[in-house]
Amino acid sequence: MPDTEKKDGAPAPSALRKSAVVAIIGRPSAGKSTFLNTACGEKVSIVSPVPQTTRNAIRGIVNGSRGQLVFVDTPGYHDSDKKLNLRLKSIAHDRLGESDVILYLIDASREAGKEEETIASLLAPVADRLVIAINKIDLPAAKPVMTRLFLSRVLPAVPESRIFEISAEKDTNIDPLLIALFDLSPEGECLYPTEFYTDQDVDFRIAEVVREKAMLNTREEIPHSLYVDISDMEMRKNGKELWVRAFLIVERESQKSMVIGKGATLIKKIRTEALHDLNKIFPYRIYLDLQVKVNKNWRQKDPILGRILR
Ligand SMILES: Nc1nc2c(ncn2[C@@H]2O[C@H](COP(=O)(O)OP(=O)(O)OP(=O)(O)O)[C@@H](O)[C@H]2O)c(=O)[nH]1
Ligand SMILES: [Mg+2]
Repeated sequence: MPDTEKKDGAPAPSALRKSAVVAIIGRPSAGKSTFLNTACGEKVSIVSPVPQTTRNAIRGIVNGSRGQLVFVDTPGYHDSDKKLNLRLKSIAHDRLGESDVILYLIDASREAGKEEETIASLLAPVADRLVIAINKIDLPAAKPVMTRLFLSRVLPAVPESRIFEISAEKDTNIDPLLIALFDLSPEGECLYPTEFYTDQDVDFRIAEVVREKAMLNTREEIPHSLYVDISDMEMRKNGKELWVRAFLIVERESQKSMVIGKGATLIKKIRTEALHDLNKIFPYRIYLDLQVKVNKNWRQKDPILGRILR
């Protein structure tokens, strides 16, 4: 969507335009995807209260008078040796090396434990290109002073001027943070045309929105046991409607009935909620044929993980 004057305040007179790839790093549920959506002003990456919602390096683009920031949302960094987790961790890790600037998001409403220490130590060597956002300051449980103390101990090389207290959800203090990111960015040409706010394929975005609605409507282990496969897409009605067949895939037969619900009420709800968002995202109507299928223990299967974790 075109947007030339978003979020980064007034243009710096006669300054050269900046361009950077910015990796967003943080623990699961720190609010990385929420930040990305607020910064871009569009729903680019899916959000849920369930840790490890994001499974891919998702790009969201902020165009402004200062230049262009290409944010790369990453899976939450979680210390676990499970196959899926190891893959997610390496996606986040690889993005560090490929970025010009790094945005470290830390949740002020949670105590910084061992996992946060691990992330901070991973980021210490790149402190010169690091900006930190202390997120969720809108919550009564937020303790930004404690977070600052933690940061001064684990990342002493990052100056106060590069630490911001924000609410990604309420859009608080996002502009000064973006300006700090532009300050650290190299001068250069835009990496994407300025009317772009993401580079995701249509099928991937549809799969992600369906997965978000399924995650929000299920509990316990089910949100983590889901993936979505788009098996067919066809433009119909002279380009006015995109017909999509999607499979919501679970790990076990017993989970299938739980996702479908009594009288198929749950799957219908997931479909309706997904269509509500999709019809706002795309300029054509979406018709969604949504079915549930089992792929036994898919989280243990390398070919599946290789296909869905990009
Ligand atoms: N109150 C409050 N909630 C927030 C804020 N930012 C994110 N959240 C909530 O925190 C939860 C996790 O947000 P996400 O954006 O999915 O977090 P994430 O870091 O992308 O999580 P993963 O993809 O699992 O790594 C969601 O329920 C969000 O609504 C904030 O600034 N304030
Ligand atoms: Mg996320």
